[in-house]
Formats: sequence, C-alpha cells, structure tokens
Amino acid sequence: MKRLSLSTLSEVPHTSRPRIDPRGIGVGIVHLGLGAFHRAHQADFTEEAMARAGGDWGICGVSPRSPRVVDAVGPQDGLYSLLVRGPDGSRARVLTPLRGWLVAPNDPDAVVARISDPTIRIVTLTVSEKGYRHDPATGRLRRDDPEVVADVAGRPPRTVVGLLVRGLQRRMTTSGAPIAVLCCDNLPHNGATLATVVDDFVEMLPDGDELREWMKSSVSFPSCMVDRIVPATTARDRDEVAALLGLRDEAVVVAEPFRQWVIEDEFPAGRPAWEHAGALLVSDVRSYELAKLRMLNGAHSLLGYLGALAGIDTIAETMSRDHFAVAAGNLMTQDAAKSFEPPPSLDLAAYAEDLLERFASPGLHYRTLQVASDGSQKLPQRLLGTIRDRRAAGALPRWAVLAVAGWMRWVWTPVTDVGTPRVLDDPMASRLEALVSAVDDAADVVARLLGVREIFGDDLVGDALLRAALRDDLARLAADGADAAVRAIVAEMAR
Ligand code: CS2
Repeated sequence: MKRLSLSTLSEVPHTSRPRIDPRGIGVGIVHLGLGAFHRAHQADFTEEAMARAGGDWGICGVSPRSPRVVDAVGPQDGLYSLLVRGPDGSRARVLTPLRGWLVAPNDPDAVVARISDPTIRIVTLTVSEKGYRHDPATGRLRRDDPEVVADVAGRPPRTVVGLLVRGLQRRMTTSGAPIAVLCCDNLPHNGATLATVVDDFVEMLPDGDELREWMKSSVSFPSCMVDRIVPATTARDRDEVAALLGLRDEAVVVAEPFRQWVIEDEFPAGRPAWEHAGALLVSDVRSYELAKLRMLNGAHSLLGYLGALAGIDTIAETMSRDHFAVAAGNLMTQDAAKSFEPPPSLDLAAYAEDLLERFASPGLHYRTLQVASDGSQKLPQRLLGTIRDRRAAGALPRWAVLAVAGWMRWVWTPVTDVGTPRVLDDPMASRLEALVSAVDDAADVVARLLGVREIFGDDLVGDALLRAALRDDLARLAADGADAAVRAIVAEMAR
C-alpha cells in the first residue's frame, strides 16, 4: 500500500481530505513536544483557524528527545491523520499544519535559530509535566538538576527550558521581535508557571539581566486550558486509518470528538484566529483551568490508579464497573467542585456528567497506566489543591483522599491486585520506591510519602485527620484490593 504524502494526497477520499492545501503555508509557530496530544489538539485548532481566517500559522514541530514522530511524519511531508472515535463510529481526516520538524538532540542550534527567527510569532509547548524540570509543589525550577546546570553553563541546550531560553536570547540580540510563549501542559497557571521556570533559568545565567529586561517588554506567557482525550496510538488504529484512506499512515493520532481550548489573549505578535475554530479567548483562564485540572484530571487519576491496581487495562473498562464510576463522579461533585469558584456560566454538575460520559466512551482505549504515570508531577494540581482548599474549609474530601491513597498503594505495592508486576513510571520512582518498599505498615507509608516535600509541600504531613483518612483507605486497598475496597466504600457512603 502507498504511503500518505503530498504526492499521494489527491488519492485520499474526499471525506478525509485536509481543510486546507498545505503547499505554500508559511510557518509562524514553533512547537516544542511533538507528541500525539499536540497533533490532535492545538494543530487541529490551528488548521481550522487558517482554513477559516487565513494566516501563515504553519507549525514547526520539535521533538525534544526521541526522533520517533519526526521519523514518521518526515517521509509524509508532515501530513498525518486524526482518527476521531465517537459514539457513532470513527472518522479520519488528514491534517496539514505541520510544515517543519526538528529533533532537538540532533541539532539543538537549529531549534534555537528557529525560535529566534522573527517570522515565528508564537512558541507553544506540550512537554508533559516533568518536561519543565520544576519542583511540582513550588513551581520553581530545580536549579540543582544536572541537566539544567549543564545547560546554564553553556553547552548546546538539551532541556526544554534551555532550548527556549537560548532561542529567546538569540532573538533579543538579532531582531528583538516580540513573541508569545504558550504552555499547553496540564500545570496550574501554566503560563505563569512556565514564566517562573524561565525566569529562574535566566537568573542563573551570568549575563541574564539584559534578557530579563527584554522579556518583560517583549515576551508574553499567556496561560491556557487544553482539553481533549488522546489515547496513545496503536497498530490497530493505524490499520483502521489505512482501510479508511487506502494509504499507509505511520503518524496517526487518535482522539475523542470533544475538544476545548481556553486561552488568555496575550499575543504581542499576533495569533491564529483560533476563536473561529471554537477556542475561547479570555482575559483570565484560572477558573477554567481549576475546573479542568481538579475535575477531569483529578477523576482521571482516581480511575487510573484504582483501575490499574485492579488490573484493568483502560479507563472506559474501569468506568464500566459502577462503583468506580460513582467514586469518580463523587470526587468531581462532592470534593473538586466545592473547592473553587466556577467559570461564569459553567454548570459544574452538568460538566461532571459530561466528563463521566467521555471517560466511559467505549471506543477510546485510554490506558489506566498512561494516566497512572508521573504521579509525583500530577498529584499537586489534580488532587492536592482540592484537598488543601477543602481542609481549609473544615471538610475532609473523602474521594480525593481515596484517589491519593490509590496513588500511595500504587507506589507501595510491587504487584497489582491480579498479581501482575506494577510499573512505577515516574521521574521520582527510585526515590519513592526506596522510601516505602521495606515498610509493612500503612500508617508508616502514609507518613513517609506525605513527607516528600516536592509533592506534598510542608503542610499536609502535619494534618492528623488527613493522615488517618489516608491510612484507613490505604490499609483497605492493601487488604481487600481496589475493586472490593472501592465497592465497599461507595456502598458505605451511600447509606
Ligand atoms: C490524562 C490527561 O494522561 C493523563 O494523565 O489525565 O492526559 C487527559 O487525558 C487530558 O488532560 C484530557 O484533556
């Protein structure tokens, strides 16, 4: 079978054709982190914005580490299909906005040069929580991280923040043209968090003062809330696209139909007309972000850990057992929704209902292990903010506690409840494992893990009521397994 590329594009069936002709689109965006999420989310919005309102907003995608995606899209002239799996079946469409690609470790200077090029007006990022090398509890750059230290010392940059700062530095000394840097990761106040991490890096540079001054006037860091469930692509997805297109596509991405993007409108050098693609441009994204991180991602993490412990492969299968779905719904409505002021006109009960429906969608094979990865980087914004705010209001957020206990059990146990090895995929894995592997008492595990300041800060370990609640849940998860424990907890709480 022939492969998707510019030369075979005319063979793509009409219903799967791109919205725009990729030939002749100029590049206006550098994107750091060319994973599936970016290609299914910001790239989709950007293509639609260009189709409706024009503009040279092609994307130069940068892989910060692995050449895998570039190896797949390069031979396809940047084209790839988005396979949307909804309740009424699947639909594939070829997307075109990717007009350049780089693998950072192969040529860091090319990335720096691209960021400094004045035709680039926006840098976007999806490098996952851990990609910022920050301390999740404080949001500050880990200044003692050896990779950060080496980048600051002046080698060709290898960290994401290093690439970005060196690109901005060169931009300042060449054109000095203003630019927006848009973080699209699930971090709290993601724009402000990235600005802080960048500032911390610049402060470490011996000659950073001028750059800091220039950044104040010429670089914006808007925050945004991104949402689309994008499971990792499988061989089955690629086969399905081949059947729909009549062409092989090695760079397929899969997503649910739903997509949402709420963006703070601070783009000193212009931006695509994303509003024409349904994005919401606002002056302050904070309440949207809290709703999304604490409700969607918080409940996702609850399902990820408890489902993975129970030996369940996907979020949708976990949702098919009622007690897990009830626990996820309760986390959203009884804990998270009470912990923040909702965005104007967002009905949080309806939002929670919609989220449960999206999680349960049987076509989406979102693996529990994918959500259960990198807990040390995800817990603070997904669950600990809810816990802090509810504790400050004198309440004990029962379901957020259960979710954190689920994470603790995942860290503690060497095997799942069905006897398979549990995989701790986390940048802090060895430290966390060393803390609890030889411990056999739940209270001790809770105390040790709550004492990890980078995740839990300094305050939570001293909360006796919280500790007791975590200990009870952790002991139950250990004794009965996640499935029976959650079933019993849901039944008790319904009484
Ligand atoms: C998920 C998110 O993998 C995870 O941790 O919770 O990637 C989630 O699917 C997205 O944030 C949805 O927008």
